[in-house]
Amino acid sequence: MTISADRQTRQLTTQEKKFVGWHLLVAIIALMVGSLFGPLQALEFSGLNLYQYLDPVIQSYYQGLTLHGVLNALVWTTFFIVGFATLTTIKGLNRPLSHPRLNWVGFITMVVGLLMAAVPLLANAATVLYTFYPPLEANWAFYLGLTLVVVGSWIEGYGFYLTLHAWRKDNPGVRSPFIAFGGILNMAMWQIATLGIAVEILTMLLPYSFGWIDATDPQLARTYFWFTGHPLVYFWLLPAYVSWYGMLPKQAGGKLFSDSLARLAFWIFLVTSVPVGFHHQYVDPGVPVAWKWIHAVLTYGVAFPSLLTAFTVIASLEYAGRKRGGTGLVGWIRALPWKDASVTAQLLAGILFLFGGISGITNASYNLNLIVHNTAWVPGHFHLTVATAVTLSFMGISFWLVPYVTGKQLYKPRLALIQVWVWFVGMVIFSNAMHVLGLLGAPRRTPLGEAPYVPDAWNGHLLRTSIGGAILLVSVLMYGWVMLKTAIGPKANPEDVPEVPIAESIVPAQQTPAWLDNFKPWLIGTAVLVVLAYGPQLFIQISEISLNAPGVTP
Ligand code: HAS
Ligand code: CU
Repeated sequence: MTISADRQTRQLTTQEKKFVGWHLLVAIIALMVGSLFGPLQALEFSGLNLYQYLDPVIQSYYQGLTLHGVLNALVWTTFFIVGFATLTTIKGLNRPLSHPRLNWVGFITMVVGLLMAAVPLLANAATVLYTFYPPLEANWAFYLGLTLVVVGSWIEGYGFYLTLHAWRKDNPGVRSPFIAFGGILNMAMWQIATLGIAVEILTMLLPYSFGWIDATDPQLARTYFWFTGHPLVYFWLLPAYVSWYGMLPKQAGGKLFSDSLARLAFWIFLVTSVPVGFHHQYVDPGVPVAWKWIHAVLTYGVAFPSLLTAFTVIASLEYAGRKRGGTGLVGWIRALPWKDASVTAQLLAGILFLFGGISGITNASYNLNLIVHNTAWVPGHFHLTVATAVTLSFMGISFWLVPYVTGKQLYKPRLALIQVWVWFVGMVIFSNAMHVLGLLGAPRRTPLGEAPYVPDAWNGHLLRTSIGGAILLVSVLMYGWVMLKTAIGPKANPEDVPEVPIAESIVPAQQTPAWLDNFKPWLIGTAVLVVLAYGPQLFIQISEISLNAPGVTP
């Protein structure tokens, strides 16, 4: 009891708020710039090619698509996540970072990396899409820049571990507060996951972009990439889950249904996020079918904690809705605080994630994947997941977080509320059209407006994609406006500034079994499973490495 009461007492210092705020600033700028390119693709689909007017600043559809993917999927997410994890660590553990300078070093490393990668991206010298598959070849500064962003995030992660360690020493036997636990676990998962691209970049892509080796091995590079690329999606998702489990119930006027179930879901993510990367490589000829099957089975394993999440988060929301006077089968849903933009953003994010989950589980099936792989279905899927479950949740979080770190009030909360509904409507149209196009065979990553083979049956859906994309642009501009006006608005009275919402568990967290709050066995289990699921294939692919694909500069 006293733990949660105390937790509310320590506010972040001005320095700490600024530090978190810098992360958010970079994140939101990246989202704004990156989002400008989304509708360019979507409009191109119905024959409106705006790229021709951007030449020579942006030279091609593919340069725009690369900027869109890198800025939105990699930069917006990573900076927001590290900033948010800084807040949940400090606020959750109710103490300052143990080595704040270390975290600053990490942050500056991330920014330097971002600037370094931005130069070739803007100069059309890294038009390799966000997956940078060789033999596409980018300028070395792109690879080095990305590496620095990742290394910077690792350094910030070390700062979190040291802080948790210090907290544990002072609080023996106490369960770690959930929001801190979730953010730190995500960092641990990320550090294991990113070993794949670290090896890919350091042993293959950098040497080849420096000209030290002439050619590369695309098969091995893809295996390294997806070692990281799959868990990357859970690195994006888990901070949204931290909020859904650990904050949203409080915002909705209730409690977390079960601290134990919440932690169990997070541990399953730690163990199963990495060893599933071959589900992105079902069509790769160099991976034997048996290994694809093993990763397919494990993919169903990694979907399970999201099913647990749907149960626990909806149960927490039902508890809140009934406490607010909601009755009957659906009356509790109406009773939720739908006027609160932060809550609504996260509810809508969750609703669309139900559909994103369905398309994910479809992707995971080997034989269905053969139908949807490399079609517009896949971006349909990930706009429901990373671009909605995650992005719309982060927007919702920022509606209290940006006021909290700036000491301002949210600018026009009603506008914010409209903005999240506009996102929802735009995304329903966009993602549905993309899924259908995929089933009809439309390829992804293709300027379909120029394709000579487009059958009439696609036209209506291509148009819907454009309309959805245009609506999403309106929403993201509204979001940027609300954030800007909030940040530059006048200082608010301290009592008008939102508090960090921290949900208590119905069964007190202290009753959660100790094995659900102990990293060691889970980290060992993770290492064992990753070695079993990847070791033999990595051994074979590395020992049979054939550097025979010369680089192609797009
Ligand atoms: Fe995925 C491709 C399989 C989840 C992102 N995925 C991608 C790509 C991205 C991506 C970016 O197996 C493209 C990569 C590329 O460029 O090639 N994905 C899955 C599976 C899941 C899944 C099984 N994906 C995600 C998430 C992402 C993401 C999360 C980002 C954040 N995905 C695949 C596969 C491919 C793939 C294949 C390769 C496709 C190919 O061929 O290239 C699962 O984790 C999904 C489980 C989710 C659920 C939903 C649970 C629902 C919840 C909502 C509760 C509701 C609430 C609201 C709280 C089972 C938790 C209540 C509201 C009230 C009002 C009451
Ligand atoms: Cu995946």
